[in-house]
Amino acid sequence: MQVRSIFLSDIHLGTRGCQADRLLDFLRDYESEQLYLIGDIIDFWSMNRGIHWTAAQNTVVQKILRRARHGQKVMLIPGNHDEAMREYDGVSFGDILVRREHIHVTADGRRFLLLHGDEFDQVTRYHRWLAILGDVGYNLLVRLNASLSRLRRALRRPGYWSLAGYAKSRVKRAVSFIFDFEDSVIHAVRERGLDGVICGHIHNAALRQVDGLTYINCGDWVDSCTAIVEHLDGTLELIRAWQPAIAPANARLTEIAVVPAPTLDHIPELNPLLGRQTTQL
Ligand SMILES: [Mn+2]
Repeated sequence: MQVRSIFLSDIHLGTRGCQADRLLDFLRDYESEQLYLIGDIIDFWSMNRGIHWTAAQNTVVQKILRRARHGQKVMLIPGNHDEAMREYDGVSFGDILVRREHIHVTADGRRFLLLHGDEFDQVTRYHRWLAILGDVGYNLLVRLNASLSRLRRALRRPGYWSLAGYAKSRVKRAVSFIFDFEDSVIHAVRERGLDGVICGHIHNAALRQVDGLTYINCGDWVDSCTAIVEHLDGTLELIRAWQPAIAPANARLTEIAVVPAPTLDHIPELNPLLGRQTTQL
């Protein structure tokens, strides 16, 4: 299908979780005039701990470079996992332009702020070590869950201890984290007089109206496999390239991905610190 623009974020190339095959399927199905990569495309944080680079991930990079070479406008807006690229604001690498943020005008004239969004996540902004900790924990949990599922299948029973059950207790906090994030992004968009935002970062795809503005999140290619496309007439659509077969457990894990630091509020010294940072929104 020919579309005007494709928006992708949080591909996390270089990690075990990256679903490069699904992304290749998606890229085969959608041709566009412009391609926006909105952060966390290559996961340098994870790669510090060990690189997981597959042939499919290689092909993703090749396909993107090829699109740029063939005249498609490709822009990279770095995220926190590829933040080293932020130093190159305005620099073109071959045919790919790097920008910290960008204003995209749709075919029907609406103005959208494009940015990764970690600027609005109080945890990654002020507590980098804490975010990395959460990141390690999440990767561990994803791997643990896979082994656990295999084990359960082998035993032909659901098992005594459920990771999903454990996750459930954390979901409430995750949900409020998502709302805080969306609120602050929308607030910034309103102050700048724009019509909406297209961001990523929290691995939670969305396309909805919030108080007259359009909040769009590209989701990710680790868990949900989602993308945003702009059709030729300017209509924006959220594409779900893949629905997980075992939805409940996976859905919980998606939400865990955004829990900043599940246990740190039990550390009394951190409470005033975390509280003060949140009021800076
Ligand atoms: Mn991010």
